[in-house]
Amino acid sequence: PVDVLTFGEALGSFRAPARLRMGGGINLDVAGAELNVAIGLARLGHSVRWASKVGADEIGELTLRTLLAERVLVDSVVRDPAHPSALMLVDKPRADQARVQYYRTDSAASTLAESDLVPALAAKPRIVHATGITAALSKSASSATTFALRTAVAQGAIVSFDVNHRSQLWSAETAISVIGKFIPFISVLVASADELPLAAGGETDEQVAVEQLIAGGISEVVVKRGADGATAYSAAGRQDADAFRVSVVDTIGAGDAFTAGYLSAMLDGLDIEARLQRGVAAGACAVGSASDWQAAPERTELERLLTAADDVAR
Ligand code: ADP
Ligand code: KDG
Repeated sequence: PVDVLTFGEALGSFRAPARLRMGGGINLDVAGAELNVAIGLARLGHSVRWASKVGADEIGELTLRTLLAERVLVDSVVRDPAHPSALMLVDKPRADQARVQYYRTDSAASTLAESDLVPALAAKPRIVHATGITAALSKSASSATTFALRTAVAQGAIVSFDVNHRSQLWSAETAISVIGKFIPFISVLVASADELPLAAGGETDEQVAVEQLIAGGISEVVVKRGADGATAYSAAGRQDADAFRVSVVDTIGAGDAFTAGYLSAMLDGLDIEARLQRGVAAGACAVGSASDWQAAPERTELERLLTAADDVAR
């Protein structure tokens, strides 16, 4: 049995070092929040399956090749000859500002439907991880998400869900209403502090939102706070973890690395404090690289960071 199933859209990511309009060199990578989590977990030694649809095109092949190299199971991914893989452009108007432009309308993954997730769910994953991005792609991807969460709960799996709000894909109002319907299925809810209201009917007071979510059946509400670390609320109350002090190259993907670390410690049977620790450690690794996932730590690297070994490996 596989430890984790996640599903969502992969994007070919084209990254320019400054303003894109200046032309010049572009770096090609693959991205996608769920794919980032899948790689993060695989690097830490867990068995992970990523389910999706990709275009029957070069970006689709790059996605599959990357995931195979990272030991993520892709046996249920469908190649769609009728719809392209999604793309995104990332550029940097300022050194510390990233700007994202999507080309994902009518993409292969936007046609994801319930039936595409049936084989992957049949393998009975211990954890099913989804994000708000998939629900925002299209009506069918949204129903596929509902189906996956409902099936996961019926099979006794733990559902983890990251709000991951993308305002270019849907409005806050729609996100609130759709995510509200997912809440009864979710055990571990992950959100940035500014996204938490979207999971709590628009409630902006963190304490009130958390009480509401826990009363709604969620066992762990995990709040990501960037350089300020992260917090987990549960029956045990509030626990905080500081972020590591590291140099930042790019923060995109840090949240996914954090989630992979958190879920990894959960799979290992560790307590909430250790889950947070592994999350902030993996997040710290991710911000050191421009890629969303390339700096995701392996176990030995994670232990090195957690035990504060010296900066030079000799
Ligand atoms: P998201 O990318 O989803 O917005 P965050 O920016 O909160 O998520 O990042 C997730 C985690 O990654 C944080 O909780 C923190 O542990 C780590 N992280 C993010 N930014 C930094 C930073 N500047 N320095 C150190 N760790 C960071
Ligand atoms: O969390 C990182 C993602 O934002 C990135 O990989 C691309 O999936 C993506 C999105 O929708 O922004």
